[in-house]
Amino acid sequence: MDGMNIVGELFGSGKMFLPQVVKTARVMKKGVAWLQPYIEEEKRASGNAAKKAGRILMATVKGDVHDIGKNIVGVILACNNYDVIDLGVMVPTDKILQEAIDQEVDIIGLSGLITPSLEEMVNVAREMERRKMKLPLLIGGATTSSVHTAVKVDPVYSGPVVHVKDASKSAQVVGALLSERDNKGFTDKVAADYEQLRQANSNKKQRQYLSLREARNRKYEIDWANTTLVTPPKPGLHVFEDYSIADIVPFIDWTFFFHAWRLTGSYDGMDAVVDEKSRKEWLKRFSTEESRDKANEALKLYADAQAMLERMQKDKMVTPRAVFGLFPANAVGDDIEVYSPDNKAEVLATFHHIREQQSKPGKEHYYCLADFVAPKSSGQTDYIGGFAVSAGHGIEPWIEAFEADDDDYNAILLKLWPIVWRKRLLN
Ligand code: B12
Repeated sequence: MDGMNIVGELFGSGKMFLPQVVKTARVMKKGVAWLQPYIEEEKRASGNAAKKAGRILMATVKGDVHDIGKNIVGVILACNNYDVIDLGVMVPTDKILQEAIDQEVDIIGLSGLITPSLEEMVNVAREMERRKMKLPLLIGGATTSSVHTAVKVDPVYSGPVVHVKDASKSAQVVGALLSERDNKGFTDKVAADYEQLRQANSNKKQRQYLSLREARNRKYEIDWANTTLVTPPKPGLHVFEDYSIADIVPFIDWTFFFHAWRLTGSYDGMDAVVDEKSRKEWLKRFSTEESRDKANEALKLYADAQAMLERMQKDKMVTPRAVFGLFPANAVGDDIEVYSPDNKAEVLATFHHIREQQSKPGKEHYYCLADFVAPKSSGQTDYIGGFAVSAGHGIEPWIEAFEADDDDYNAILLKLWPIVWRKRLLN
C-alpha cells in the first residue's frame, strides 16, 4: 500500500505514465484480494481496521454511459489509499446522494461526457444544497470545464466544488480537500479562481444574432438546375450483421487510443518495431529523455493492445455490426424530407434542421444542412445517407470478467476498443 502511494505521487508529479499506474494497481488489487481473508481475520482479532485516507463516491450522472475516465480516476484514487465507491453509470441524483449519506463518504465525484450531463451535474449540486450537504463535489469528464463549473455549478452549491481536468490531478485535489492543513488555502484559491472566471465570462461580448428570416435570406445557394446529382446504384438499407474484426483493424486510428491513456505524441512507425534493434532505432526519433520514456511506454501499450485484438478475434469477444441506408430526399425550406426508395410519394421521415444565426462580420452565408440537398421545387431527386455502427456487441461479459478478476488494465484496454476502430469502417 505504501508502494502504491509512491506510485500515485509519481504519477501526480508526471514521473510515471498512466498505463504503468493501472498495471501496478492490478498487481496491488490482486495481492490485496489474495490477502483479504487474512487481513479481515487480523482486523477481527485486533479490533483494528486498516486506516484509509478517505472515502470517495464516484458516479457517472444520469443519462450518461461513459465510464472509462471515471474508472481511471477510481484506480488512481485507490492507489493513493482512498476507499472508492463506484456507483457505475447513469446514476440518478437521489441514488448518488443517498449512497453518499449512507456510506458516510468524504467527497462526491461526478463524471459526464455528453452535453446534457453538464445540466445534470448542476441538478446534483442544487439538490446537495437543498439537502444542506457540505461535502466537496468534484466535477470531471471531457465536456466539463472550469468555466462551466465556475459559472453554472459552483453558484448553486455552497460546499466546495472543484473541476478536475485530468486523473493525474485527482489525488492531489482530494488530498488538499481532506487535509486539515491545506483545505482552507486550497478552497479559498479555487473560490477566487472561479470568481475570476465568472467575471471574465460575464465580460464576454454578447453574441449578436440575425433574425431567422434574415438568415434564411442569406442561405447557401446551389445552382441545382446545372448540378448533376448522383443516383446510388443500390438505394435502401444495407445491413452488416457480423463484420470481421480483421477487416476493421487496418482502419484503426491509434492516436485516440494513446490520447485516452494520456500518452500524447506521434507514434507513427510502431509497426516496424519487431526486435531490440528496431526498437532502439525507432526511439531515436524522440529527442528528449522524457519523450523517449513515453514512447517506450506507448510501445508496451501497443503490444498489449495487439495481444488483446488477437484475443478478441480468437474468442469472438465482440460482433461488429453496421447498417447504412441511402434514401431519396428533398429539402423543403430548412427541413429534409426522406422518401421510401420504392415509392417517392411516401415520406418516411422529416428532419428539421437548424440554421446558423450568429452574426459575424464579413460572414456571407448562414448555413443549414438542408441547403445541401436539392429542394423539392427543383424537381430533382436527391439522396441522403445515414449509418449506425457498433463494435461493442457482446463486450460486456468480458469487461465484467476482467473487472471481477481485479484486472482494470485489460478492462480499460477492451473498453477503449470503440475509440480506436471508429476511423473508417465503411470505405
Ligand atoms: C468511448 C466513447 C463512447 C463509448 C463509451 C464506453 C464507456 N464504457 O465509457 C460508447 C460507444 C458507449 C459511447 C456512447 C456514446 N457517445 Co461517446 N465517446 C466515446 C469517446 C470516443 C471517448 C471517451 C473516453 O473514454 N475518453 C477517454 C477518457 C480517459 O477521458 P475522459 O472521460 O475525459 O476522462 C479523463 C478526465 O476527463 C478525467 N475525468 C473523467 N471523469 C472524471 C470524474 C471525476 C470525479 C474526476 C475527478 C475526473 C474525471 O479523468 C480522466 C482521465 O484523465 C468520446 C470522444 C473522445 N475522443 O473523447 C465520445 C463522446 C464523448 N461520445 C459522444 C456521444 C455523442 C455519444 C453518444 C450519445 C453517441 C450516440 N449518438 O449514441 C453515446 C452516449 C450515450 C449516453 N447516453 O451516454 C460525444 C459527446 C458529445 C457531447 N458533447 O455531447 C463524444 C465527445 C464524441 C463526439 N465527438 O461526438 N461513447
